[in-house]
Amino acid sequence: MKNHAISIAGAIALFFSFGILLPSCGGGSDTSGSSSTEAKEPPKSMIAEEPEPIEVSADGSTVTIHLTGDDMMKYNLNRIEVKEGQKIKLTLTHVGKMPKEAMGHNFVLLQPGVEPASFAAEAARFKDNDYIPESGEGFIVHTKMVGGGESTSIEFDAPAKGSYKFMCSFPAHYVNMQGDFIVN
Ligand SMILES: [Cu+2]
Repeated sequence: MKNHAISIAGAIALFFSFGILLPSCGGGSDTSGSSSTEAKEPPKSMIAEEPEPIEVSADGSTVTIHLTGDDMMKYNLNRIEVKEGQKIKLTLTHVGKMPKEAMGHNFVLLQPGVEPASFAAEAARFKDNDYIPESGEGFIVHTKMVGGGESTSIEFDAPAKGSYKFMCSFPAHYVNMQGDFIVN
């Protein structure tokens, strides 16, 4: 794994030196502008060994979000930005090993103005409903609760422009597992 990372770094370093050196050997100052943008873009995709956590479709209509939760009670994202009108495909993957009963994770998108702490207090009463209030109040969408190794997906339309909170509603998880969901 480390060797692999080092060789990628080496490849990127090589790419950079060629990308920057070659045009400067052959050309005048005119080419420097275009070559520097070319040199910056490819390494980004070379570094990424996993899919980007947030991917936007080519036409901008769909955003695919790869959210993970682990045994350390952490999401991989604490900020998600989308645009009004976009379709959101969100997959939550529990990358840990612990069972749902001990370390369950979900994704709950709260209505504007609803605080994670107060929602968590309400949600804690609904263990039999995977910690989702049966009233249906306080949130816009939510995923199923998953345990280690499990994955779940939802699709929804980005809500109106604004700033929202997302969180895990498993008891006490909101302390670490929450973030901002921004609709531009
Ligand atoms: Cu959780």
